Amino acid sequence: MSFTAPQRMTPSEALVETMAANGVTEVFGIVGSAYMDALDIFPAAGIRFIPVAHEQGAAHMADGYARASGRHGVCIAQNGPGITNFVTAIAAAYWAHSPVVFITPETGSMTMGLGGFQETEQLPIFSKITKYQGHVNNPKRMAEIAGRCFDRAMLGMGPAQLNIPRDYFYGDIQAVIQSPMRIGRGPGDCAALDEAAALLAAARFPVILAGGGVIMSDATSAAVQLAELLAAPVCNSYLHNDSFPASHPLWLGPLGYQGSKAAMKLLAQADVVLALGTRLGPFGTLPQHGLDYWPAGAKIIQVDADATMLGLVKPISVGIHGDARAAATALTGRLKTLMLACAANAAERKARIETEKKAWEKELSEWTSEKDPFSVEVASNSKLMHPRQMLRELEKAMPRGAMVSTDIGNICSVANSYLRFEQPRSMFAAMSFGNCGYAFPVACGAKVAAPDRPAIAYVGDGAWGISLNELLTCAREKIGVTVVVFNNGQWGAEKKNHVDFYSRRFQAVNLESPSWAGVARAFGCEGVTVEKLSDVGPALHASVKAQAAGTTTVLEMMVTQELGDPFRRDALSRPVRYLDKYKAYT
Ligand SMILES: Cc1ncc(C[n+]2csc(CCOP(=O)(O)OP(=O)(O)O)c2C)c(N)n1
Ligand SMILES: [Mg+2]
Repeated sequence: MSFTAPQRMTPSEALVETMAANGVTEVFGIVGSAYMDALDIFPAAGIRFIPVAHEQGAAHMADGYARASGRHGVCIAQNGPGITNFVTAIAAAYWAHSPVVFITPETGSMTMGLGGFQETEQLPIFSKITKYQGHVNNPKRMAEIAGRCFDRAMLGMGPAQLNIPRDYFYGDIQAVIQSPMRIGRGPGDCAALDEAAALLAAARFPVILAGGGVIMSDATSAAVQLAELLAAPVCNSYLHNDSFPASHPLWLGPLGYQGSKAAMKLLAQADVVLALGTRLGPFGTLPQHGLDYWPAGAKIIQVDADATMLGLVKPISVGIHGDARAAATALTGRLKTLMLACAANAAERKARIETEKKAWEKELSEWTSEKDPFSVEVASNSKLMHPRQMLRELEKAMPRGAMVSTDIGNICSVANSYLRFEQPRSMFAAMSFGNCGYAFPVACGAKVAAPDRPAIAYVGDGAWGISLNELLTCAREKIGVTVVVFNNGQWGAEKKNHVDFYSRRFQAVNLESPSWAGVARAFGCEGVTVEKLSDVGPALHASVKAQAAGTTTVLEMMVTQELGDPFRRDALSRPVRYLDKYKAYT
């Protein structure tokens, strides 16, 4: 770590210099008097301020930026309402392990507590959704505390808040600008690695579960080497379809909701599971397709950069607190010196992998529409596209190097089976926070971070209503992304619960919407209504081409109302009513 010599500057200058020292080149937000003194000098520091339509969009963009680049995503807003507008997006970034630094100017220190304008206590609001909260309690500490926020966001792999009473941007201080402190995590405890290697060496059917930690630590090639050495099949953890290259023969696809049956069936066979860089979140291993696939009798080795995640959700045999890449490399090194029991049946395992993958592909190809009575009914006389067929067309047309963000909804979830990637930092799903309205602004942020890669957001028509205001940002700032809006005229994922549990008493789930393609054009973007399967691929290609010119296109997919399996079968039950007036509602 190095420091500059103390220099005379203002706190605004200390903040902006600290941002520059951390490599910040873009900041998302909405202009506000609270931080105007710092904003004024952003251009001179080489920082582009990207004005958005809603502060939630700014924080989601910072999240997308961080997830695509592996660097900080930064956002800032006006004290009070601008900051409270961040909340949902910061919670989402927290569960996406995204190093977002969100700067929260606060009401002035001399009026705090008096109930003045735009006053609220800004630290408690975020206390459970941040890895670190820095409060500038004296303007002389601006550089120190700002620097710590940037360091802690990386160290904790999550959002850090920098809270600044608005009068503390001004003053005459001596400041030292620290260079960033990045702490390597290393492979973990030697004894635990020895134990893990011994378990893997003795395994008859080892399976690797590659999680978000593989992506964040850039461990893809280390994971490939380890998998090849063991001839172990590899599952992606839920919503991390980019944690292992889909073209690799050992790849099985994702576990979890709408995941790959091949992955589930082979995991069920495992006697040892290496959970590499995954917290084994509770939703990620829920039974699916009627398969309760978690191998209850298997020995589980879990590697996670956050020690508190080890053994939290699933019982484990060995916990390794370390970096996924370093741990995978260390395990490979150890295994090369050991006799591997799984070498004896490697050929058999490979054949099994091939057979199950082929079977799943065939099933997916033949699964052109949903077969439950409701879906059959609504789709029977419809000329609209079946969602699964439309998703398959998108998959076939997906450009090389694409980044795809996905929202929360029935079709976005079904898409999980059709999203395959070759490189990490390609899939940005709404993760465990599960907020509708995530995907579009996240794709915008990812595009700003990686302008040469195609950025595509999958969004349901309901969730689109929450997030479409950022079309303004795309048009104004020339951010070119593709938004695929699945127009099924319903809040489908919730409607599915009405179908399955509430005897089709539909309430507040049917949507009447304007032409979303027309709305996009009114915003100054492109809009295309897609009604035929044969138009899906060409429309996607044209929209990706338009991204190079900074043009955002909304592809409005006209699809039937059929609905795939529900997400929360585990969390709902048939209604029970005791009062006479509600007796009919069962
Ligand atoms: C911010 C937020 N509000 C409400 C929900 C509850 N919710 C989950 S899925 C869903 C329906 C999504 O509908 P749509 O975006 O049209 O996608 P579809 O299910 O029709 O494919 C809703 C309302 C949520 N997850 N997030
Ligand atoms: Mg919908």
